[in-house]
Amino acid sequence: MGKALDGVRILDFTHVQSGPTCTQLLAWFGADVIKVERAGEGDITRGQLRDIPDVDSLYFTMLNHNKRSITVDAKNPKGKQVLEALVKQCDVLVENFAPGALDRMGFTWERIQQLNPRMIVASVKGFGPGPYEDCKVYENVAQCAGGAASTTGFDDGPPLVTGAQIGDSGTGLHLALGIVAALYQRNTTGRGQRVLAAMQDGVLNLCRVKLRDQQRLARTGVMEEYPQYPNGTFGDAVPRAGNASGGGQPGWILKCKGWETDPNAYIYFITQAPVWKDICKVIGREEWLTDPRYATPKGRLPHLMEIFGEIEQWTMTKTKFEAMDLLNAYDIPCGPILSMKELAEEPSLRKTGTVVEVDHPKRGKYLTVGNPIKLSDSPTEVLRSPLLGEHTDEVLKELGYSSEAIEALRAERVI
Ligand code: CAO
Repeated sequence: MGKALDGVRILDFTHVQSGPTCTQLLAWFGADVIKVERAGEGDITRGQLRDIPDVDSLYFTMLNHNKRSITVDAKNPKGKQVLEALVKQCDVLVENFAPGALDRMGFTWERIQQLNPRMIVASVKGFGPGPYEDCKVYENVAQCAGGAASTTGFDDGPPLVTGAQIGDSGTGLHLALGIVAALYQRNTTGRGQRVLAAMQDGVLNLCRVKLRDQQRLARTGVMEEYPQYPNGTFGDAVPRAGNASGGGQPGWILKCKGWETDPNAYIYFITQAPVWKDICKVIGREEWLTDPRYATPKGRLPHLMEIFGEIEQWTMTKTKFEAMDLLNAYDIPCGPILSMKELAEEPSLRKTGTVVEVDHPKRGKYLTVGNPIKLSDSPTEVLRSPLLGEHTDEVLKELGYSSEAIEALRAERVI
């Protein structure tokens, strides 16, 4: 069966996590992704967080599946010739260098347009135009500058970053959507365009509901769904909400059986209004149904912590999986806190291809997260990441270089 992006060629100048997340997705949808790296070193993540000496790290392998790797010195005039030939043949150039680095290589937007007016140039940067546009940015900087850290954690603690890589992988996802949209628009305009996904913007987009709350707070001075209500105080900015959903359906993380020794023996419990009757029944507090302090969603808001405390007395008598089964029988929304170990071992995720075992010639078998986006007519087959420069000769031959010319470039350390 064909793939959604069959025939699309990507010149991939990405490194570390944000850009590679984007080009890996495009590769999974069928694009031919040619990753350009520096000879000898390659993407810095190949050598970072290594668990096996001299073998590409999991950091690299898990972000670069289904790509081809070529090594080219982009600052050497002959290397530039190779890259110019690729610019002419590819549809999209993706990069996440520090601001200005692509220009310094000689690949300005103007130059790229001269070479190929249909070329889409897609970039991840830390910030969009403004005071910080020249800054280098990593994941946690974006989480802090995009509003996530100020709204994560508990009221009496410092700002917190989250384990979900919303700055890097989140922005890579945003960029991939921008690229696909630009490819679609090119069908009618015949022209390429620039696509920019700034990490601060991407994180803020994912924190959209917190900007909603900022405006609610400014208008009313209080947010009844937040744990600060009714006994705490609100300042002039959205506070950290602990484990509250902050949305229309109050929720909290509750202990389950075994919590004393298992750090993940917890469940997220949502007191969704339509199933309130069932919640009272399941936990054995049917008297709440007629008590005006508990009977209505509005009435419950000032007592949420007390209510969750009571529900926790019930969840502590069940494992998180027992609680999940019992609650789901009544459509009560809840979710076990699953560890990475549990997710790695979960058979249903293996079955859907969300967790995949991949074989690598140097490291052997390892687990990765497959394509989380499933297209019924474009199935994803996860292929191992390329070794450094594994496809240099192959790609140069496709560009018309002879074996002798390739050897000469190698002797001059251009590739
Ligand atoms: N041949 C020759 N030179 C190459 C090359 C190649 N094939 N590939 C890269 N280089 C050069 C670049 O041209 C650049 O040189 P100059 O600084 O002289 O112009 C140099 O390598 C370093 O690039 P860099 O500044 O992007 O890399 P860094 O490690 O110093 O910074 C990072 C890394 C991530 C902080 C920076 O790239 C950045 O801010 N990127 C944008 C935001 C981003 O994506 N952050 C997410 C990072 S985690 O996913």
